Amino acid sequence: MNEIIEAIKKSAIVIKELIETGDTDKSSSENSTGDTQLKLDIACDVIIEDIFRELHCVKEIVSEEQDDIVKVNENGKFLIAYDPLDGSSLVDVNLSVGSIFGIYENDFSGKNIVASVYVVFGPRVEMVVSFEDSVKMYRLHKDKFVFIQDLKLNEKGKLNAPGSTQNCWAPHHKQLIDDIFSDGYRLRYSGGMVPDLHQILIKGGGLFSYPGTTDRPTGKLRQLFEVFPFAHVYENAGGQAIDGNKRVLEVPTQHIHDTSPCFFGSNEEINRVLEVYSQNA
Ligand code: FBP
Repeated sequence: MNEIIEAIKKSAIVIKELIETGDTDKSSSENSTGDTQLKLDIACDVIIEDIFRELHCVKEIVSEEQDDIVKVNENGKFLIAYDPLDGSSLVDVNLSVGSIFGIYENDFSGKNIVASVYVVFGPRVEMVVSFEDSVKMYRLHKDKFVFIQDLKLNEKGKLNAPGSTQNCWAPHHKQLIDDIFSDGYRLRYSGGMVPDLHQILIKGGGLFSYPGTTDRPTGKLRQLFEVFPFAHVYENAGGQAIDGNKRVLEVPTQHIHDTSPCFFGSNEEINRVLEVYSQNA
């Protein structure tokens, strides 16, 4: 696992440079779900793939920016699904973005995720590693990642990050979000999953939601590259991650680019979602 974490550190230092100086224009190609890829998406994808191809412990990799699984080393132990630069469209408006890594064993499924790592590219570059029973944060100082702190969620938070198209929300979801704001929660939503979930984690709690909607019944966020890695982090930090009714890590994956409704947060907020959604199932 250390080999993989060292490789991610290496990729982050190169990607930081690319974000600061790279071309943020659209490329002429689309990813498997029809999103026009930015040149930055493709460049970051190449950086990460090249670095992982060097690792003997890696069996297979799959990128959000690619259609298929890439076989690396048949004797490898780990399978890695990654989003090279999540929220990349925010770079040219100078908002924080991030890379997300889910590390699996045996197959790409929620039940087989064994670790996850994400990197936030913001005013500072920070990396969070969720492995075994700890969630640790590191910060880039010059070219070294220095340990900063262990991350733990409180039972209850103050922040609310409601994603997806509001005029396509189910009435019970709209009521839930309105009630949470009526209870004094602060709105914190940048449109970048990595900085939004990082903020709730650092601040000790709250709720991030990207539900199923009339325009996207299975949500937008991808299970293997985005949802399961953050579910591993939030559960390991003492919070929860659900699809509205159950642990999102129990959601079966039929296709590598499957999406899932998702809710991440501290226990009080997630139990509130479970109550509302069970009454409207
Ligand atoms: P990409 O994987 O295409 O970058 O989309 C993911 C994302 O940008 C998340 O970072 C963010 O939480 C969400 O989409 C924002 O979606 P919306 O604009 O619908 O709220």
